[in-house]
Amino acid sequence: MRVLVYPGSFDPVTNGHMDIIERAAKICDKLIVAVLVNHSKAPLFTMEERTRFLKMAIGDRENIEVCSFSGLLVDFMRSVNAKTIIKGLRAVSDFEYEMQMALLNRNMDQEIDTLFMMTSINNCFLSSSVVKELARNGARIEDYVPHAIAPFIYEKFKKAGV
Ligand code: COD
Repeated sequence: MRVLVYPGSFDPVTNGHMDIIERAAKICDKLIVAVLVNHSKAPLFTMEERTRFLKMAIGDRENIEVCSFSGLLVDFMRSVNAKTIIKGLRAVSDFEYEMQMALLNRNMDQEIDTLFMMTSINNCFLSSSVVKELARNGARIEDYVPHAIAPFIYEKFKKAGV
């Protein structure tokens, strides 16, 4: 069985992530979307919220599973017996970080490889940070995130009072 793991912060999930999820699910038997910690970013949403938003956006899909994990990606890969990571690439700016991660993960476990899927043209400017910046300033985000989760993002900023 071909299992792909799509890891990320998903803080929050955007249409760019969803596009990678939809396309990756077509080229494997099972896609595991893994919410992990990126220690270089301070998340706005809790792990539980990020996981819940992904589940809401994906719905009931036979070959897609959403999980969360707080350790290293290679340890998560071993725990689900998966060998292939899938990542999205938007621009050259993503490349340096993603190359470092791919080489590091492979160095830690020779059996683990990373595949890259190019963003769709409509999503090449889209990131979780952009969405948060728009919502923080009261701008429309409905075109950039799954519809069901947009109200939760506005709500978070309202509660935080920022
Ligand atoms: N179009 C296409 N792809 C996109 C788009 C878009 N618009 N937006 C994001 N993506 C891709 C990103 O390039 C990335 O591949 C993925 O979607 C997730 O993006 P983010 O921003 O949600 O997540 P990141 O980059 O913060 O995730 C980093 C990880 C959490 C995967 C990483 O930090 C990690 O593996 N953490 C676990 C600890 C570990 O093992 N660290 C490495 C060794 S030190």
